Amino acid sequence: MIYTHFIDGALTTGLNRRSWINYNPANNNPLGEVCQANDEDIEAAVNSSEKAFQIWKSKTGAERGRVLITAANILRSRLEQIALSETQDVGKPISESLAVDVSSAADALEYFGGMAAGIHGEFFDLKNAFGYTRREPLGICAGIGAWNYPIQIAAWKAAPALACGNSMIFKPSELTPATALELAKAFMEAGAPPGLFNVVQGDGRVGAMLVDHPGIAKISLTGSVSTGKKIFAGAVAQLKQVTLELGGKSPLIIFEDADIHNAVSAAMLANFYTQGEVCSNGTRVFVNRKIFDNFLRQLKDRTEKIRLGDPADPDTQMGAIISKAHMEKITRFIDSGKSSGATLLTGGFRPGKDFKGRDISSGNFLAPAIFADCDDSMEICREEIFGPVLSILSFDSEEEVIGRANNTPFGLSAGVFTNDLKRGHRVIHQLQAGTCWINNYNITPIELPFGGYKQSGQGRENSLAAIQHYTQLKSVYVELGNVESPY
Ligand code: TXE
Repeated sequence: MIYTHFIDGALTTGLNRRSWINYNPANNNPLGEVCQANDEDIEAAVNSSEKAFQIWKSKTGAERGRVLITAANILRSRLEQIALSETQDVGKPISESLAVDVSSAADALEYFGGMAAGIHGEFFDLKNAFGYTRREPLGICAGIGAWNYPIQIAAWKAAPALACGNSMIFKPSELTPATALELAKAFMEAGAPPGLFNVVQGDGRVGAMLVDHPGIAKISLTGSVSTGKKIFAGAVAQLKQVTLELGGKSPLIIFEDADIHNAVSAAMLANFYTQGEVCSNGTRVFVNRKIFDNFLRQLKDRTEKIRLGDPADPDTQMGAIISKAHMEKITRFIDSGKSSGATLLTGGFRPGKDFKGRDISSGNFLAPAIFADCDDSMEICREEIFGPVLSILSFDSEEEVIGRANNTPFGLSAGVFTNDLKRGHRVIHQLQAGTCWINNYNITPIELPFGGYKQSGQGRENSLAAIQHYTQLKSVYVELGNVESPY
């Protein structure tokens, strides 16, 4: 298998012969070769995108919307095939890829496809004149993806960008090259002009080429804070627009009156879904001292029952970590937690066999870990681990926990569990985070804006809010009288 680029409506290995091997996280067997784009490939992609942009921007919103909705139906019709490809690339359970990844991508295309005809400016009645505004496209937008939700991230960027009349060049993470190509094929079959959605494969150097290219008007990244800062600096040099969806170290606060079973479910969702490789995860779980022991007991019991194993098995609940390198990074954090005096209550080891007794020693599997006796200053409580590692902390008062929850440079998400809704809203309003939940966690309907405060990002994805980030506003004053002039 060769993971090629998709430029001007067709798969192409491009002009650069350089490539590397993509591995299946579940067994580290090679999946195929990934092409690395060079500047000639980028030039070809930009020229093709520019050509498509000229055609696409002259279409009506309704015409654009029809293509997006047709592409959504094509993705849904290939659900199983694309889900399996995502599972092989990411290592996540097939149950997740089937339930979330492909359908949330299709949801985004449907939502923005349905909205495209409604993207318009405003009218202003003025004295002897009137004014109007137009929401005009930016031009060629570049999307740069992370490896945890490849097709969802590609669609969360492509859908609003294309609905607004832009074209897009998308670079998936070098660790997950497969499913962005499926999205590109779906757009072509849905009637998009060749070049409307180009895919270029490669590592950070290819991403940097997109950031620096003068023909590209906007950059939208999903990735780490450190990459976000590099991209922001590069984009600012040309005053390009940027959307940054970056990392987090989010608090999940459980008050003493919370429904414990639901709160434990949410804490597990917020730390172990997709092997904990989710940016908005609630990895600092603050539990009121009055219910701490009972909560911890239930959490430990249920965590140890998670079915860890072969991601392609529909019964599996937790799969493999994306790469050996990332698994080693998570293991270093686990060692740091132990050496800093926290108690590793369960997990954090590499199992040799899975829940059905199959040998999984060749894959990147880590048993879900819970740390107790944690302190806010510990590295495991301050740094993003991006793995199945939950830190539980106790608290006494509302004021105390709000202060500790906000004591981080991150600000992506936050969650609160309480049956006192007044308190729920009061606390959430004081938490410095962009995407929040009361009595649930990590539910991201396309209708709601997604994005972070502080170092967790800039701009928003999803909802009407995304339109602002993929259009520029033109205002036009129309004189109905004469020009009044002192000359
Ligand atoms: O990120 P990286 P990863 C975050 C998550 C974690 C990280 C994991 O919190 O921190 O992403 O993803 C490209 N110029 N989110 O390891 O390394 C690189 O090739 C241009 C947040 O993939 O930052 C890849 O395609 N591009 C999120 C992409 O950037 C560069 C959801 C991300 O790589 C580059 C998911 C450079 N200098 C993960 N260096 C959210 N908030 O929505 C790398 N890249």
